Amino acid sequence: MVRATKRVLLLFMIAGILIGADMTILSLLLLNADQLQTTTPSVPSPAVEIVNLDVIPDWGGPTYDAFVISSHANGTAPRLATNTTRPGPNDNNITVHAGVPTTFVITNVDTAVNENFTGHASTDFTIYNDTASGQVASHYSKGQSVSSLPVGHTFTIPSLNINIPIPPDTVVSFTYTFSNSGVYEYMCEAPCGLGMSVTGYMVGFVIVTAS
Ligand SMILES: [Cu+2]
Repeated sequence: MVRATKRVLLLFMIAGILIGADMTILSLLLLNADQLQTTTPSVPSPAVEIVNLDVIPDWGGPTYDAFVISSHANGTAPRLATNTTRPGPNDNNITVHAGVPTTFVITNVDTAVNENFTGHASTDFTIYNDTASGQVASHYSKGQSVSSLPVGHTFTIPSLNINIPIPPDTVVSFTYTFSNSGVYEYMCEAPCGLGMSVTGYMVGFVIVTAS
């Protein structure tokens, strides 16, 4: 009888220890949940918009080089271009927001040199070049002179005085904040073939919407 009472007491003690331990773990979990709730950062609105654009030679047939939105360069060839055809759904219009810094990353897979670019940097830009000794990044600051730089294409928005040289087989990056909403035509000014004057090839539009 005494033994049985002791056993019952022992069981109660063990149960009490286990319940106590459970409560401790539970309170720790709750505490952690509270901490998690208070320390989880709110998702900030994007500080920078990224535009990935490719320059693809002969995208629409011989000499119809094109600016192609990277997500459109999915192996689906556009129909062959002529001076009156457009690439259909594979347009190269770019939509960004006014007042938000927009970083353009232009990947030029064309190896052709079409002219030597001489002038002044219209805005800061960086040319990334893969060399035998590794990647070389050449940074140009706004106003810096550019002398006889061999290029295949340019990214030019005449109405905003943006004129970025694009050397062959490089990645060129620059950041620009569009102040006002509107539609801005962009184009290539290098003599790169029949595509340079065709919308959807070396001509497109930046559509800037209100933030
Ligand atoms: Cu071009």
